[in-house]
Amino acid sequence: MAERPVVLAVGPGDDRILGKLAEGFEVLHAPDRGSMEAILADPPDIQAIATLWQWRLDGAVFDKLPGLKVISNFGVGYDAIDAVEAAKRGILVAHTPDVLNDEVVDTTLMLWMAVSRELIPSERWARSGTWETKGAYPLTRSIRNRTVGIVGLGRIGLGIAEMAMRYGSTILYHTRTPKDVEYTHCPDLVEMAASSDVLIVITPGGASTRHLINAPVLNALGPDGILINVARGTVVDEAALVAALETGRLGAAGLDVFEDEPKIPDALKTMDNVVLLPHVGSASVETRQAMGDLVCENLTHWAEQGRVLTPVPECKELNG
Ligand code: A2R
Repeated sequence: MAERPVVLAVGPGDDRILGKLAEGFEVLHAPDRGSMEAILADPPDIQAIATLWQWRLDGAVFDKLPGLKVISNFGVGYDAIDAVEAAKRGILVAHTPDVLNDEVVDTTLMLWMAVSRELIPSERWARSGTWETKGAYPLTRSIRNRTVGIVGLGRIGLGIAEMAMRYGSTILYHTRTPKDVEYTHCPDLVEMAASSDVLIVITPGGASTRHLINAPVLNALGPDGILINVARGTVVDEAALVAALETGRLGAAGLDVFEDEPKIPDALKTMDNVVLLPHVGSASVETRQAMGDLVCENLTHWAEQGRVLTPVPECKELNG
């Protein structure tokens, strides 16, 4: 019988995924950076990597793993992986698109609603007894009938637009290329921000989107504007965001992602007009299971047919 390929599972994976991987592979588990480095110092012949959380996988890692043929990433965003370099070396990279769309759409709406209807401070008002001493909580702003600027109109962005339409939104969007949709494409991001009540960021991370949301964009969004970031922390210039919120040039923000996770700037933690989440956009039991299943299915498909089911765009050609 042929030897089973060795998969390096990097990150704190759950027993369910590790068990599934073990059905077809010899599994080496590196739950943290230390154990990963120990394995890379003297690696066996590893053919596959399953990333169970975001790890930097680039040429330096590929150099140590000459037998590496495939990386199956847990998540649709793969900015931690140098996919161009991987493709150059004949290493296939797969990710988990689509199965998390609905969950991230829900998280986006939840954040927007929480910010606009001031869920956290009003809940505190109720819990602390302020209602009894000071009376009714001040009125908040509805999310209905707003102009919504979506930065990135891909699988998830389209889902957000669809949901926002149910709230009577007018949809504007900014992408590098116009899409075949009924919404209005805005090539100028500052102009779009100036016309939007809420700006929702849902692009990939990486060099091409780094600090796309900068001071001019935040200023254009303005004192009544809301920024929602469910993409990657790097897409927003966090220092500019803090400054805009501190000076009242920006109204409010809902953030699921940060530039230096898990660190969040202290200034943001003290602001009542900001809702902070610990990168939980897709983090329901059901969706994380679906993502884990796709991580395993991509590897199984590769082991059986030499191809993955959901390659990243950089590897589509390589995947045949
Ligand atoms: O620019 P286009 O035409 O390639 O449209 C894509 C847009 N996008 C950008 N928009 C403006 N400036 C850029 N530099 C830029 N780069 C990409 O983002 C497209 O409309 C959208 C990405 O859509 P998908 O590839 O379908 O990604 P999906 O599944 O919606 O997920 C988006 C991101 C993930 O990469 C994670 O970072 C996060 O959501 O969970």
